[in-house]
Order: sequence, then structure tokens, then C-alpha cells
Amino acid sequence: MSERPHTPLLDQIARPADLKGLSDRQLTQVADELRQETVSAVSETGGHLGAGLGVVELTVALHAVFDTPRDKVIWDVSHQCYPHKILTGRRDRIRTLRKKDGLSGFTKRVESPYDPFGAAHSSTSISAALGFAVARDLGGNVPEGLGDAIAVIGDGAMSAGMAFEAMNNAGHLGKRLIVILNDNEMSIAPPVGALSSYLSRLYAEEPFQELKAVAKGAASLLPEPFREGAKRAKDMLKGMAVGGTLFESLGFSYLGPIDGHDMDQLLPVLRTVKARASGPILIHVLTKKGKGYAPAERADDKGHATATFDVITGKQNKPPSNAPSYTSVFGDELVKLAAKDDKICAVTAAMPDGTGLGLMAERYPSRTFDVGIAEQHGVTFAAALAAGGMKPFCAMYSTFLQRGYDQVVHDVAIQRLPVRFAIDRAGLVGADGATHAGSFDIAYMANLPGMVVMAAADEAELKHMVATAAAHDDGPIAFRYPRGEGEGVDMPEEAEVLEIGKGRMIQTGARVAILSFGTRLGEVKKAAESLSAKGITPTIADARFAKPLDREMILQLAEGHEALITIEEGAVGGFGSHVAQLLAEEGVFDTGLKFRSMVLPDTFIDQASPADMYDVAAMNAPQIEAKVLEVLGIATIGEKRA
Ligand SMILES: Cc1ncc(C[n+]2csc(CCOP(=O)(O)OP(=O)(O)O)c2C)c(N)n1
Repeated sequence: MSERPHTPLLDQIARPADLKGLSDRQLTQVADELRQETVSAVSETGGHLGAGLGVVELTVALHAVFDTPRDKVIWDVSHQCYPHKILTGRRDRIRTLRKKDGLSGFTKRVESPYDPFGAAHSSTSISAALGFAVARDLGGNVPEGLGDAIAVIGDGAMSAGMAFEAMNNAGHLGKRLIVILNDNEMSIAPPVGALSSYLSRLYAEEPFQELKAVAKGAASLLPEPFREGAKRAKDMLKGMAVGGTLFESLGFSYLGPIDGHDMDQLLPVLRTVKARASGPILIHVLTKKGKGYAPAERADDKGHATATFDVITGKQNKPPSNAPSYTSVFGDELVKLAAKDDKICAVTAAMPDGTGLGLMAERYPSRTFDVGIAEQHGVTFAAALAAGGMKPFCAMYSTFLQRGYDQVVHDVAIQRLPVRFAIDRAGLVGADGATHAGSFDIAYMANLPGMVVMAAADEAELKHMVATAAAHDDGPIAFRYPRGEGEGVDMPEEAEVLEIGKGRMIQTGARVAILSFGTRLGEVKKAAESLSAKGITPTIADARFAKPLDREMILQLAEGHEALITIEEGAVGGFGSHVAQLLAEEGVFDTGLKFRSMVLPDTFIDQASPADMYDVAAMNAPQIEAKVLEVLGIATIGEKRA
């Protein structure tokens, strides 16, 4: 553990109200100390570092000028909220960030009144802020009161449709609402698209914010020193095309860009806006992701996400890996297939590295599309690529694909278009917690007519499933796989195209059959080993497909055993429900099969290690073993004693 930083002024800040008596110079010092504290805390916990460092000054300025929690500061994505947590009474627990029973890595309503709205998926903040503003004006009533509503949204998050839907609505309603565009010219990867170029032009062409502000008639919003300069320049600027017109045409007053690391700009601008804003206003703030910590500033991702690290050297503590990650197995196999088939292409929504498409983008840039944080668009775009005779792989995390669900139904499934969904981060993901858990995709994909749904039990299976998806031209197909390393199995040289709707037997036993869908298979095998010491040898099968089901295999398992247990890394309504439906319809229950279905519990599970989260979900080997004993009516020793 590195030495804690010296933070005399920050030590006196128990809550944002304590900032009120400080001079601007002292607030700058608080910001400096807050930055050091943030680096120190994240070095112990790991997590999102770069985004928080970029908004340290903004965080201090917002809490110094506005009256939180009455005023609602809504952080978009909220991965930049660690400095905010430190200032809002959670400094004593900041080193528990993202750990079991610790602070969430995101804003969370139940955690603090200073977190008025939870987030983790992007681009919701303007909608949320608008909701608070309207609730305020309609006389809504909450314990902390309702004051200003302020959304802080990054340039990456601003590229999503939802942000524009909200601005369109806000501009129409005309309520007092403050949007701070935190523009660091970064998403996780460098941002892409026309909006990003537009934002760059806003400041590249015209560096003087006071000139631009005046040209748009916003001089009265500026603090005195700016205003004077602005007046002098007014004539000069008449008729000149200026930036901010996009936001203005949506009904926002545009102010900026200002330097988001300069308290002498931030504080007066925020104070003036607070004193004078009447309708929706967008303040364009320029920041640097990773600001003030050299290793983060230097990193390709600007310290977006980090393991624990040494503060002095910046060296991250990453455990050596024993097996390739599922993500890389997908990425490598896709590149192999793309080399042989020039119709194969790939779509990612702002996660080129997270989804393993880096190599594909490098080798086949014209066939690899980063659409920005725009899952809805990404899915429909892939649908039309398929309609146009291409073979698109739509690579998204399970949790983010949720955002494109209607597009999956309406554009892909109803039209039976052969989009290949590569669903990464399936199941419980660990430190990012409930917002990032891939819990629902089996249910929401398998209920769609014509959708093929596969889950890989290990990395070799994943390789086969990528090839199977590439070969499947008959309609949409999805395959899911978890975050992290594979099981360490031998990798086949060549991928095999699997027969659609056929599972595989793993071991033949007696009395009980365990039918696994996905990577719980490893835990099932462990449970079986332990059971064999008790004289019970379960039959084990890997379903491979939740849709179409391997009817023959499942009915045989049901017939040949006293009990059948399904297990999957997903919520109720998925694989197990489909199996239960089949068994019910086939009348299997009429003749007395004992059936259990192990699914994620009907709760949102807080962050912890994935293994701990699966313990909470009761889906690890000991709990599988207990389930087998329970269904066979064999009480465990512990239960007998109790
Ligand atoms: C709907 C959705 N898709 C993808 C992500 C993954 N994600 C987390 S942060 C991020 C980049 C956000 O960039 P920006 O808004 O510019 O904020 P910065 O990290 O640069 O401060 C992405 C793509 C997400 N949180 N939500």
C-alpha cells in the first residue's frame, strides 16, 4: 500500500456545504488534494480512474456553487463519480469501492442522497435531469427538496440517440435545465463519428469563448470580465458563423468552450449560470481524461479502467493469465473467418477493445464498424448489412444489447435477417455490479421466434460457436460467453460448425441428470466429483443451445433419470424455462420427473468478485451439490444437525 497523500484542506470537508466558506484559491487547493486522494484510492481498489481525474475541478466547482443534494447533479455513466463520492460524505469508505459490501463504482440512489439518480449505462443524464426539472416545476416532493437539475455528460455519451431525444424534448419544454458537456475528446477508445468532429471544430476554429458567446447573444450570461471583452468584440463578429449552433437549434443556450481544469473559468461561469439561467443551457467544458496523473494521461485509454496499481510508477497489478480470455478467442476466430470470407464484417458500439474487435479493425478496417455508443443504431445497421448480403457480427455486451432490444425484435428477428450476435460479458461480471450483469439475454433472445441461442461452456466451444454463427445464413443467431479467462482447455486447431439444436453428453451417470447451458459446466463438474465421493454419479450434459432445444436429448435425460436439473448464468425465463415448457408439454411431469432449474435469483446482485456473486446466486459447486442431494431427498450433514 502506498502512503496516503497529505490533504489538509480536504480533511476538513465532510460534506459539500463545507466548501461554501472557502475562497476560490482554497477551492483550487481542495481540487488538487481531491485529485491525489482519488489516485491513492483507486490505486488500492482499481476501477475507473481517468474519467474521475478529468472532472476533479468540475466536481469541486459544482458542489461549491450549487446546493446539493437539493440541486441534483446527475453524472452520465457515472464512472467519473469517485471524486464526487469523496466530497459527499463517503471518503471514509472510498477504499471499499467496487468491492463486496463496499461502495458502488457508480452513483446509486440507495447509497447517498447526493446520488439523485443511478447510472452506469450511458446517455441517460439529460433525460433524468429533465425529469427532475419538470418534477420541481410541477411541485414534486422529495426529502432533500428539488432545486436545479444539472446533467454532466461526456462527449462519448453525447453521441447516443437518447441524449438528443432528451435535448429535443428539453428544448421544447424550455425549463431551466443545465447540461454540462464534459468534452475530453475520448470515449473508452477515441470517439468516432461526425459529432466528435463537430465538437472539435467548435473550439479548434474559434478559441475565444467570449466571442462566440456574444455572437449568440449570451453575453449577459457571462461574468463581468468576460462580458467586457465580449462587448468589444461584438461588432467584429457580426455575421460570422459560430459554433454551438447544433445545440442552439435544439433550443439550448450554448456557453463555451471553457477550460474545465481552470477554476477561474469554471467558478464564475457556474455562478453566473446559477444566477441567471432561465431555460435550458449547455455549458461546453474542455477537460483531459486522466488529468494530473502522468501514467493515466500517457495510457492509450487515458486510464479509463485500471487494476490496482503502484502510485509512483503507475504499474498495474494484473495477475498472470492461465488461459486466453473468451473475448480474445472470439476476436481471433472472427479474424480467421474474415480472412476466408470477405462478407464477414463486425459492428461494435464504442467497445472495440472490450469486445475483442481490435485485431479485426486492424486487419479489415473497411469491414469493422465502431458506431459509437449507439446500440440501437448498431443493431439496425447490422440488420441492413445482413439484408444487403453481408455477414455481420454484432458484438456487444449482454447488458448494453438491452438498449437495442426493439431493434433485435423488429429489425432483425421479424425479418429473419442473419445477424450474428456475439454477446460478451454474459452472466455476473464482478466489480461493475448489477448494472453490468449480463443476466437477461438468454430470456430476451430465446423468446424470439427464429432466433438461435447458444452459450459456450468453455473457450473451445466458443471457437466452434463463432464458426457456427458464420455458417448460419438462415436467420439470426446469438452466442454468449462470459467476461474473463477461459477454462484452460485444449484449443482445437480448426473450429467445427456445430449442428444447430444439438447438445452434447459430458458424462453418463444415474438417478440425476444435470443439464448445463454455458460456463457453469465447470462448477457442475466440480460438484459431480464431490458427489461421486458420496456414491452419486450424476449424468452431465451440455445443452449448447437454448433455442432450438435438443428435444431428443432432453427427453431422453428426463426418461432415464429420477431428477433433472438445469443450470444457466441467467435470470428466470431463459433456458430452464424453455426446458420446463418442453417437459410440461410432453407430459413428462405427469409421470413424476423431479425437476429443478438453477437460475440467477430474482434480485439485483451487488458488486463483488464473480465467484462471490455466484455464491450469492447459489450457483457454485457446493450449491449445485446441495441441490442434487435435495432433489434426491438426501439431507446434508449440516441440515441433519439443524
Ligand atoms: C449504453 C452503454 N454503452 C456502452 C457503455 C460502455 N462505456 C462506459 S464509459 C464509455 C465511454 C464514455 O465516454 P464519455 O461519455 O466521453 O466519458 P469519458 O469516459 O470520456 O469521461 C463507454 C462506451 C455504457 N456505459 N453504456
